Amino acid sequence: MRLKSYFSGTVEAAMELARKELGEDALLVHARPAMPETRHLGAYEVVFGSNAPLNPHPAAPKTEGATPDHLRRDLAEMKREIERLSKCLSGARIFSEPASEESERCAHLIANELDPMIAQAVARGASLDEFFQVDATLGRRGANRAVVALVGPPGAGKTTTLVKLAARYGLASRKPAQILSADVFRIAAADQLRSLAAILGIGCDVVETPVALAQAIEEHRHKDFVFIDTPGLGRDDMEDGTDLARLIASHPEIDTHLVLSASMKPADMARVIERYEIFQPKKFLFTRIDETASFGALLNEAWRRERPISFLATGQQIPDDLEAATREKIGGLITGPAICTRTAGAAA
Ligand SMILES: Nc1nc2c(ncn2[C@@H]2O[C@H](COP(=O)(O)OP(=O)(O)OP(=O)(O)O)[C@@H](O)[C@H]2O)c(=O)[nH]1
Ligand SMILES: [Mg+2]
Repeated sequence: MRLKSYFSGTVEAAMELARKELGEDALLVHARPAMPETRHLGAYEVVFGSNAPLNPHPAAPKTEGATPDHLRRDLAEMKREIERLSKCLSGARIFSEPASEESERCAHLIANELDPMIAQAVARGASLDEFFQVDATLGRRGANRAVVALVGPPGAGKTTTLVKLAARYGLASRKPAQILSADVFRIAAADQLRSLAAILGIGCDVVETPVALAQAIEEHRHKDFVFIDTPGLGRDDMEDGTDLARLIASHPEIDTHLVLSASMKPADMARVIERYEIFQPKKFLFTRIDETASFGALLNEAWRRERPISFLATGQQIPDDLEAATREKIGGLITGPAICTRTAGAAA
């Protein structure tokens, strides 16, 4: 089967392009917002599979007139797509089980908002472990202390989670920790953090500018943990956070976790992740695990962006409602008990 990506401003328009070229029998493999490298080709990407020969007079594809740079990016994206697909297919035991059981399992995973391609591979016997990584460590690898920044959209749970982490990893292990609040956008935001830090007995400084943040990181170099809280930037505020994002993205010591609510709509989550690329987060941290029953989107994004999942926040209680991400926990959320047992068995 030949696979081909089509890009356009809407999923429907991209599908029309694909059907024009590949014919009505072409099979939709998946649809999603375009990756940053291919965004210039259209906001959405659909991947179609077909056995039919190419239409000799196809509608002009959107890539026509592409520059060498565009072509290079297209090739890089195609390579990634092929790698993803081969991962899906290599783990699958095709037709090894009765179709009805397999499709039932697949439908269950898709209902849990898992990407149809992953759902199909897992339903056919691939291990879910193939599709995501976990990394519940704090700090950059090889660094002798942990400097951790939490970034993310307004109300995602950054401040609450930061305090949970500070209590869990600083206070409980009796290691010197410092909180830095770079959230000077909202009135009284730093006050909320300062009073929580005071209850825990952890120092808390407010830093007004990115330069002051860099200085404070240096000033607290003898602390084992430095936790940085940042403002929640909405879609229209991103420009205000550009300097902070640049500092955080370029600082060699900062381990940046993008905090996302697991209860977000999948398409919104993909958009927020795209917006927060300027911070170059290293890991994804999911909150509000207690508020949803569909967890596919969090795995889809970890897979697409090739970033590990660090922690899961499961409620409002400080510091209890926080868990280090593990394969078993995430596998259980995505597949539910029936398939989880299978997956765990396969992974062992
Ligand atoms: N149910 C639930 N609520 C949570 C969780 N994490 C945080 N919250 C709640 O979400 C609300 C917002 O949390 P904050 O930590 O202030 O969020 P934030 O990202 O710092 O918000 P801004 O600073 O305004 O961008 C608070 O009421 C928290 O108690 C979670 O895992 N589950
Ligand atoms: Mg906050």
